[in-house]
Amino acid sequence: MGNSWLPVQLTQMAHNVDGLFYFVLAVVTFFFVLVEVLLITFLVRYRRTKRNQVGANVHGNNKLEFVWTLVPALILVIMGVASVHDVYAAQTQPAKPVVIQVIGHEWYWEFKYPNGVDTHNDLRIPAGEDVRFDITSQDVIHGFYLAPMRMQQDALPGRETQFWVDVEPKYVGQTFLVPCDQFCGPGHPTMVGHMTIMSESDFNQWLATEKQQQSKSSGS
Ligand SMILES: [Cu+2]
Repeated sequence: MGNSWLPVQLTQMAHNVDGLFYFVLAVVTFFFVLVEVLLITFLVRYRRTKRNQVGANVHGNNKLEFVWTLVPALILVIMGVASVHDVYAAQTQPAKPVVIQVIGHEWYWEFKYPNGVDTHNDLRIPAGEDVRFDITSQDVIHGFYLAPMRMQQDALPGRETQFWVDVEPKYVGQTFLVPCDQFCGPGHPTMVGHMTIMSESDFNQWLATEKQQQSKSSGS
């Protein structure tokens, strides 16, 4: 669930990313506390107590050095493998995704749906389905940022980037913000879209209605 600490988790990927975050946070917190406690303990315990005191002449300790090299190396490998696993999962194509084109403009988001419907700053996502975003930009670099999915991808002119999401159906009816997170000019702060999670049938109905209206207004 969302709280003041982290946003709501709309997808399984969001849970995975948060799991990774908490794992890294736990590891660094443990070692931070360990090192600080040892530092303060040693400062107090081995402080100079006599005048002109000379410390022991230590040249090294192979066993200790081996351990403090191997343990951090192993932890880094574990973090690396877990991260790479999630990165690949986010970019591996699902079988039959609903493809939504995302185009960054100065200063709004354009979304193009499979049946040709075109909206500005109005992103609709069917829950329970694999939705792929094909992301690009019409002018400068923008950043397509879906915090509740824990996904971010730059929108680059002349290049297409992708990721996909599968939103859990219990979030149908909820609305979230779709900000641009790359500073893209004076209108950057106003570049915020809205994303609405819909049921599959509502999504298809909305697409059909929108299609009719858009073809009427374009006079074709
Ligand atoms: Cu932007």
